[in-house]
Amino acid sequence: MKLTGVELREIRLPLVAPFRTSFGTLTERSALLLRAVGTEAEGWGECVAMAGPLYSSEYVAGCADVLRRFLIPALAGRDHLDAAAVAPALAPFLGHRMAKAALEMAVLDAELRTQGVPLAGELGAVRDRVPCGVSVGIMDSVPQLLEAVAGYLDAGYARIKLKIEPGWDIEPVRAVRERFGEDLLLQADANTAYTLADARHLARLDPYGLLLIEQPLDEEDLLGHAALAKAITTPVCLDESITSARAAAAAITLGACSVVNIKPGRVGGYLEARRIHDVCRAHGVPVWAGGMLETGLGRAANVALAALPGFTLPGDTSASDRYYRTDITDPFVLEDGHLPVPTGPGLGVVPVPAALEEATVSTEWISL
Ligand code: OSB
Ligand code: MG
Repeated sequence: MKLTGVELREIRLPLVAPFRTSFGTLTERSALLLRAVGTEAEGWGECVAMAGPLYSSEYVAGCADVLRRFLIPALAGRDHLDAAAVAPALAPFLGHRMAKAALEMAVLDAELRTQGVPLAGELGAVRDRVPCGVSVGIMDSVPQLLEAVAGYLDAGYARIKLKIEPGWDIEPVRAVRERFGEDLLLQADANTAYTLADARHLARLDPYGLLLIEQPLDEEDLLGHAALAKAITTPVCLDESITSARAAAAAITLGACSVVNIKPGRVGGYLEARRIHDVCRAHGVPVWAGGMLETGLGRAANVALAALPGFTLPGDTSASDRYYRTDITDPFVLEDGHLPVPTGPGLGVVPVPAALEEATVSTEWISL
């Protein structure tokens, strides 16, 4: 395939409810979408960076800048571009994994649509539906949290993840465990809100039988996570720290984690995400699909990835209505706690034109 250009589109979608984490409160999702136009087909990419550099150093406007200035032009002048060639072509530019992932995703979608191959099949999926968890934000009170969790369980979610931070950790976990019982699959995500000095405090979560605690310490603190993992019985899972397959191998070897959250955007794309899956599987480390409040485009791809054999825990691949009243694609609807893996070529979904227009803030065409 030859690429003729890429459209960058900034969108904004209101969230159905504010989503509070240890790094801030979100009331809408700003995101960057890419449409890669090739000679045979076009493909969609979704950049998972958020409006501000709070979860990671990348942010929407910064991604748009590096894409237009460096990454998209680096794909010019190739008569035969395939998705596997994208990461090597972008490798001279350091960092910016979320921007790179979005560009690779768009090229991969275009390529697979040309070939008539679904992304799930290309990645090596072994399931046609995936069990889904839900990430529950920090709330103003425990009763409010219990009501929210009850609603998600009624909807059929197979696993609950509680966002935690200092001052909102032991109490909410204890309350949810006591109210919903020991069979509930329950985990917590700190988004780096603690330090190793909090080890004894975090050990107070041990009695509640959590599946895992996600990213308690700083992104760069692998040794701290290894020390923490020895001080608590709750399994340590890494999110922010896992930026590549190499980082995953190092974290596992150091004993910094025994579970891995895989987010393709954070690691530079779906192809690197599959390599992380492979590394973890070879080490017997379970993985699950993280989420970044994606639209239906990113959700379609995440669900495809979550259908690989090493994804043995439910992911943050929630239904569209957990996030948005109107998604830009046909909504993903929970069925018996699962989402169906798309079966059409590429992502298997496309934006609904009117919904896409409604969400669009700006567009820009970059010709190659
Ligand atoms: O840490 O997993 C995270 C959302 C935005 C940024 C980071 C995270 C999250 C979530 C929600 O926990 C995941 C989702 O439902 O998409
Ligand atoms: Mg996380």
